[in-house]
Amino acid sequence: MTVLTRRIGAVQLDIIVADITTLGVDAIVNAANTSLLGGGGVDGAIHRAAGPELVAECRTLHGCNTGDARITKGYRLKAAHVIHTVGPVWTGGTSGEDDLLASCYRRAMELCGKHKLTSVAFPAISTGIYRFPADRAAEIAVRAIVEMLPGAPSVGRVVFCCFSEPSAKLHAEALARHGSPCA
Ligand code: AR6
Repeated sequence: MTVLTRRIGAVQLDIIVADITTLGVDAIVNAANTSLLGGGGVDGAIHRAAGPELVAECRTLHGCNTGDARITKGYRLKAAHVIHTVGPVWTGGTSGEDDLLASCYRRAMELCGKHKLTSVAFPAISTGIYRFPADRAAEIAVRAIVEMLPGAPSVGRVVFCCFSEPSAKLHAEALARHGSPCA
């Protein structure tokens, strides 16, 4: 279900409510942990849908730091690639959580640019098991993506794939502060 679409320059930004594993985009982003070897939440769903080849490729990456990102193939997913990023665990906001969360979105967009990807879908990184406040995370996510668009010129579509309507509403409110309505 599409909640809001906005255009910024040549780029379409969509807020949707969906299961990210079903999306046919160039890359879906995974809210992983530093091991990159799977877990619960969206990470578990992505690994289940992609099949065991995904964790096999992830093993070759030897982990990922918080705020950083790695790219793999998508295997049995419709998406050609998975970009694995590690969001911060929320511990009250005074341990650099905001910057680390913004870094996840920036590093994922850098990989999109480097690999000439045209479409990418993000879950609401850190807002589940890692307990980052959803409103604060939505504002950081939208701002980081908007700021990164010039740095990833291959990207023509960015999807904020929310898992609930309240999450989509928060992203829509943040995105409404940027860009212009799509025709
Ligand atoms: N599609 C889209 N969004 C989803 C899906 C889905 N299929 N499933 C959950 N979400 P979380 P985190 C939403 O907990 O907070 C794992 O164990 C969910 O509602 O998946 O970054 C990792 O291995 C929430 O809004 O990720 C790490 O250890 C958002 O995705 C840890 O959890 C993120 O929730 C990462 O925690």
